[in-house]
Amino acid sequence: MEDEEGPECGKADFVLLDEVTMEHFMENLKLRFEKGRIYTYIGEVLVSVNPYQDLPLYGPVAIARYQGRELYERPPHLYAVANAAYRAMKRRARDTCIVISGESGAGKTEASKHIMQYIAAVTNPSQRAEVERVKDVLLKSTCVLEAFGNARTNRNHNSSRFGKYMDINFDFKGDPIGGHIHSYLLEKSRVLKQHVGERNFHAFYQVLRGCEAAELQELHLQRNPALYSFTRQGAGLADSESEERSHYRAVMEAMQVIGFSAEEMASVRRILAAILHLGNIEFVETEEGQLAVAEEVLADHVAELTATPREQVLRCLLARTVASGGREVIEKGHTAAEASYARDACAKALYQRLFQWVVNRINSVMAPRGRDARRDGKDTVIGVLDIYGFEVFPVNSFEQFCINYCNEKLQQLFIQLILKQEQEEYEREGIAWQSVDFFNNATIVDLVERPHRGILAVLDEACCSAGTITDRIFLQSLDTHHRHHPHYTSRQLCPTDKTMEFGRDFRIKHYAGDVTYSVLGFIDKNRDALFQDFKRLLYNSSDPALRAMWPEGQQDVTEVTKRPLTAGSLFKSSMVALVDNLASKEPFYVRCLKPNQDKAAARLDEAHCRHQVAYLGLLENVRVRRAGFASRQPYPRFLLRYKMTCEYTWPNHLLGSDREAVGALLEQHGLQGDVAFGRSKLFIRSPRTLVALEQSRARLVPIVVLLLQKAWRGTL
Ligand code: AOV
Ligand code: MG
Repeated sequence: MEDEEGPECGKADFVLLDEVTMEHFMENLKLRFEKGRIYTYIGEVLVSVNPYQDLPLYGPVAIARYQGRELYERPPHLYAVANAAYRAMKRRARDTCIVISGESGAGKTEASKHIMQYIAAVTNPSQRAEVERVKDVLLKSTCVLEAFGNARTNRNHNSSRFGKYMDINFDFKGDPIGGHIHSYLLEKSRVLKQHVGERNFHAFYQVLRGCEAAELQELHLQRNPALYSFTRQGAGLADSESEERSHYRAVMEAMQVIGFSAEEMASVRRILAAILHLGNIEFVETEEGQLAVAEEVLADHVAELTATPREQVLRCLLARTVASGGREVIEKGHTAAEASYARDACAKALYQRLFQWVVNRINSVMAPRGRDARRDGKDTVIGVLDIYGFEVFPVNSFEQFCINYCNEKLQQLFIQLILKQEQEEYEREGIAWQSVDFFNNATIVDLVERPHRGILAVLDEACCSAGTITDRIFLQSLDTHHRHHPHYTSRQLCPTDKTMEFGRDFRIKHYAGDVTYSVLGFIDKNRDALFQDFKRLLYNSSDPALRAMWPEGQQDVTEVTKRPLTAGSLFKSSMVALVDNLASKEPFYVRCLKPNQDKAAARLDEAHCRHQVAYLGLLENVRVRRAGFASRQPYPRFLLRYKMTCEYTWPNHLLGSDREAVGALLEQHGLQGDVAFGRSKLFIRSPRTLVALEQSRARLVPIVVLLLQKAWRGTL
C-alpha cells in the first residue's frame, strides 16, 4: 500500500472535484475503484465501495500506517475514520460513534469488523490482561452473532438479519474496558420460511454439518438439512460441508473464548435441534375427530431437548388454557390451523429468545467492571452501528417495512447532523454561509411513525381491535389515512398500476426507491402473539439456560391480562432511542455503496451506483461541504502544512498570532480573496486554493528535504 496517491488515482476527497455534478462524481468514483481505491472522503465522511474481492488494504502493516495520523495524512481508509473517532474520544473525552450505512450487501458488516480490528490493534500497549480479555470478547462476539443473526439472502450471502449497535467503553488511558451490544428486531420469520435462493440462519446448517456424529445422535438429528422443513428450502444452497464444519468450529471456539460454558453450548445445540424437530411436526385428526400430532416421536424429541415433560409439550401443541373470568381456567382445543400457528409461533420465539440470550450472555461478560471509572467521568464510549441495509425483494413484508423504516431514520439523522453541524460550525466561527437544498425524507419518516395516523399507529389500531380486523381492512384504513400522501400509494388509489395487487399491496416511495409491501401477515407479525402455555412450559424447563430465556413464564394464567406491546411499536421506540443516542455523540459516517447487483468482483455498474449516490444525498453532502467552503483547518494545522511556502512563516513566524501569519501567507500567494477567517479556523472556499497551496508545497518538499539532509550531514 502506498502512502501517497498520485493524480492517476483521482481525487481523494470529492470536495476537490472541479465541479459538483453526478458526472464528475461518478468519473472520480470509477477511476478510483479501477485503481483499487475503494475509499474516498467527502470531508470527514468516508465513501466506501464494496470491492467484492480481497484487496491488500488491511492488516497490521496498514494499521500501523494510520495509527496516530490525522485524517488527511494518508489515503482515505476505514482505519483513518476509526482512528479519528478514537482520537476525538481520547483527546477530548467525547463519546463518539461511527454510523455505517448503505443498502444490503454494500459492505457495512465488513466495515464494522475492520473498525473493531483497528481499535483492538492500537489499544492496550501495556498488555493488561483484563483489557486483552475484553478485546477478545469484542472481536469474537462478531463471529457468534453472525452465526445466529445472519443468513444468505438474494442480496447478500451473509446478510445481517438484525440490527447491531455496539458500544465500546474506554478508560482514561484509552483502553477498552468493556462493551455492550444492543440488537434490533431479528427477522425471526426466517426460521419458518425463506424465499427461493435464500437460507435459514447460518447456525442451523452449522450444527447439522459441524456436530460430531455422537452429538448429532443425541440431538436425534441427521446431517442432511433437506430432512427438516425449516432448512429444506435452503439445503441445496449450503456452503460446502467442510466450510460449514470449519464455521461451526470457529463459532464454538469463539463462544468458548467469550466464556460460554460447555453446558451452555450444549443447551444452544439442543434448542436449535428442538426447533428443527418442531418444524417437522404435523397435525392430523383422529378417527374420533380429535386433533393429534402425526409423529409423536417428534414431540418426544422436543420434550427431551427442552427438558420439559412430554405430556405438557403435547398439551401445548394441541390446546391452550384461557382464563374465563375470575380465577377460573379452562382448556380449549386447537383447530389444525391454530395448532400449526402455535407451533410456528413457538419455533420463532424459541429462536428469537435464544438469540437474545446469546446477546445478553456476551453483554454480561463485557460489562465494564469497577464502574468507578464511569463515575469520575473518565470512561468514554465509541459506538459502532451496523444495521440491516435498505432492501427490496420480489415480495416485501413487515420485516422489510421495519428494515426500510430504520434506514429512513438513519438517513434523516445524516441529513440533520450534516446540516446542523455545518450550520453550527459556521455560526460558531462567525462565518456567513448559503444553505443547500436537500431532499428531506422527514415526510417519509412521518408517514411511518406519526402518532395516531402513521402506518405503525394504524397497524396497532388494527391489532387492538377485537379479532375481526383483517390485513385487507388494515390496508383500507391506510388508504383512507394516506390517500393524499405523496409517498404513499396502493392499487386502490392507483387502479391502473398493475404492479400492485388489489386488496394486498401498498407502496412507499422511500428515499432509496419504491417498495411494494404485501400486507399479508402484517397484523399477525405486529401482534407477535404466543400462547402463554409455551412460555410457562419453557420457563419450567429443567435446563437453566432455557429457563432464563422465559422469565415471564412464571406468571399465572389469570395474571396475564395486560396487552403486550406490539412488535411495531417496540421497534419504533427502539429506533427513536437509537437515533437520540447517536445524536448525542460526535458522529463519524461511513457511506457504503454496492458496486453491482451480482456480487461480481471489481465491476462497477454505473447506473446502480448513480442511484445510490443520488439517494444517499452524497452530491448534496459535497455541496454543503463546499457551500461555501470546501475546507476548513485550525490555524496551527494550516501553518504546519504550508509554512514552508512563505518567507514570513518559514521556519517560524514572528507575527502576533497564527491567524495573522496565515493571512500573510495567503497574501503572498494572492489567495486571500478566497478565504474567510473564523475565530479558530481558516475557511477555504474553492478547492483550487487548496490545490494551489498543495502544488506549491509539493514543489518545495524535495528542496526542503535536500536542505535538511545536507544540514544533517553537516555539509551546509
Ligand atoms: P452489508 O452488511 O452491508 O449487507 P456485508 O458487509 O455483509 O454487507 O458485505 C457483503 C459481502 O461483500 C461480504 O460477505 C464480502 O464478501 C464482500 N465485502 C464487503 N466488504 C468488503 C471488503 N472491504 N473487501 C472485500 N470484500 C468485501 V446487509 O447485512 O445484507 O445490509 O442487511
Ligand atoms: Mg450486514
